[in-house]
Amino acid sequence: MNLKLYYNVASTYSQKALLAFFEKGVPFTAAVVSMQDPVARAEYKKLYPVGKIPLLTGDDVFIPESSIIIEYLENEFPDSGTTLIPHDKTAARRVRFKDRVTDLYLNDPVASIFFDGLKPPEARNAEAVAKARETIGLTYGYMESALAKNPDAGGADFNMSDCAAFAPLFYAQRLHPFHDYPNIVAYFGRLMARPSVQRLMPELLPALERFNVK
Ligand SMILES: N[C@@H](CCC(=O)N[C@@H](CS)C(=O)NCC(=O)O)C(=O)O
Repeated sequence: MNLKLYYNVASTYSQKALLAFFEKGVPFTAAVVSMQDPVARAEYKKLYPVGKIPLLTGDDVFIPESSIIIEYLENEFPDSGTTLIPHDKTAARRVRFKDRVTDLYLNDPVASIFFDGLKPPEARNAEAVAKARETIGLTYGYMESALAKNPDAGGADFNMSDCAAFAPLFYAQRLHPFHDYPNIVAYFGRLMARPSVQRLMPELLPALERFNVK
């Protein structure tokens, strides 16, 4: 199979894929892409013109998109490690829905705030940040009530949507805190306790030093 994962640990979608690999216990070769380096970025775009990470390659596969990578892992290694997408179709649909909500309405707006904060003050877009904060607020409201119905989320019921949720919540601790949402606080605590997340930390924390986001 020769699975090779192109990623950067500071990237939220890369963290999502990494957590999935760790949860499944599937080995891979790491190919770290420095997206801030124009030369490395241009080189990577020769491989994948859309230029987004993560990307999984192998003998007979070329798979961009974190959720599709996880679909592949679950299909190829159904009996290995954590079941990230349930085999029951209705349960699988619910996980995919949470995964979409998390990517589109939590991860993406958190990333907007993050990248806006890296810009010089005159280049910042207050309107876009306000919109992102509004979206995150709506998502927190949804998550808070959804989590009330599933206290096992991120723990015994760990799945793809939890791989998706860790990174944006980790960054959101500083960028858009969720301390007024007790179910999200408890959920994030369960995520932090996952061995997969603990395995990620030694690579993640040094990478974040230069962004001052811890
Ligand atoms: N929908 C994609 C999103 C991937 C994505 O946005 N990755 C970011 C890093 S977190 C990226 O590659 N950004 C580089 C760029 O946009 O130039 C996925 O789930 O993999």
